[in-house]
Amino acid sequence: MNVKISQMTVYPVAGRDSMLLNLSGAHGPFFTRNIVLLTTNTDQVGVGEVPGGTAITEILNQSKDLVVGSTLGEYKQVLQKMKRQFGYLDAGGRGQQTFDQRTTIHAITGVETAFLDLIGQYFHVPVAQLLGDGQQRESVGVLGYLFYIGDSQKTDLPYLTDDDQSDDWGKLRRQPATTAEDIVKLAQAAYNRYGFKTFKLKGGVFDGETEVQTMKALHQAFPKAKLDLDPNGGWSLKDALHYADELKDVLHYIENPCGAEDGFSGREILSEFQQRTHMPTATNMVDTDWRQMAHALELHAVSIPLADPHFWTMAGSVRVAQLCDAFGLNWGIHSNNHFDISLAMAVNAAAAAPGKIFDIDTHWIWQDGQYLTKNPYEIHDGAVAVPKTNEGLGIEVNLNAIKEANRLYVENQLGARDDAATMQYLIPGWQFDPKRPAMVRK
Ligand code: GKR
Ligand code: MG
Repeated sequence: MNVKISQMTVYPVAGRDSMLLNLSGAHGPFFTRNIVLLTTNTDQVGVGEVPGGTAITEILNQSKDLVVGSTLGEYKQVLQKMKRQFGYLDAGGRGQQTFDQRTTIHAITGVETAFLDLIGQYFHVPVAQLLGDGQQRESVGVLGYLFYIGDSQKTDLPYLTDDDQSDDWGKLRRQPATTAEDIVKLAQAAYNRYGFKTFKLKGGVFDGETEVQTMKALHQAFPKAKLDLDPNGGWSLKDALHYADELKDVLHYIENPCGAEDGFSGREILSEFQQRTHMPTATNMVDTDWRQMAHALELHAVSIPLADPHFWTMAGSVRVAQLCDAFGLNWGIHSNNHFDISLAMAVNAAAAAPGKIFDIDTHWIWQDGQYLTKNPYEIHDGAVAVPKTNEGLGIEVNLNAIKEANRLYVENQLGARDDAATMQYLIPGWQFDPKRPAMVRK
């Protein structure tokens, strides 16, 4: 029987978040995603998750005619058609904030993933075996992604405060954390629950020197852990060189320490930074498509490309991994707030990435407990297992949970992320400035 897509359903959904601080401001009480469900004429269901926002929802809805009626084997042709029809929407590139998105590439990833999930189920293999040269590992290292946290009591927004009292992590993740001591406590609580071997701190919040001291405190508390600090390009090159010197015995790698300035592109500035410091440098900001990647490689601007499947596609993300393996670079994955479907996507991409990869980013620890599937992947000892016995993504969607998350989205009239609006509760009139940490305002 020729297996065909008989139905495509798109659910814009929302989940709950903490008041996480970053260069763009503060996370609101909700984060949003788009969920794609493909159902076949044999009643199999494939699923994909991509960032939220109506622009992506609309492209997905407008793609239904291209998807429904196609066979599983035709999925690459379907993705090509989506690119041909909607690709022009991505022509302007992306803005300065990390969550400024292209749109079509995300919609394509949502459909691609749901197809891969179905094809994996059909052939009884995990998605990782369908990507690149096939599955390379059964366990993927993930990092503990730490954030400073704002005081949500200073807002009238519906942040959760006591959704998980089961351990210190569950409690602390909803409370303010603004000092080095608070961050070390968060790290300890996350370590106790998840066993991380790598920690990343989202910087670009306080002045660089304060964040340097936080990293030193983390290093003292976890001398064996690999550490990364990511101010999202918020420092000048001059400051970045100074902080890198202070952190040379503390960091395993650094992420977007600086970005475009004085008429030079972010890739040029990162290249100067790497040449002068020899510090391994990751980025999710200046090599986000092949054209940028070509320039980044030519300039030696990056040593750890963070190839998030959500904006590279699943196949594209693994293609970047193959390139990294061949060129002697280290590969990793960038993340944003996400549900358990995206966790499965990232882990399958990483399981197919050849060579020595870095522990991948995931925001999952901030969302753990909010499941859209009946059998979410789990983090143990700083890693997630992707058994070779998995079929497709190896997760079963919970349609009731998806509909509930859709209700949350609709009732709260949500759309794309806006961290500036939330930040204005902490600093009235606050505006985004790509060169100034969020809490540093006159
Ligand atoms: O969740 O606030 C956040 C992060 O800052 C996110 O938006 C970034 O895209 O995690 C990301 C990063 O590594 O830059
Ligand atoms: Mg980053």
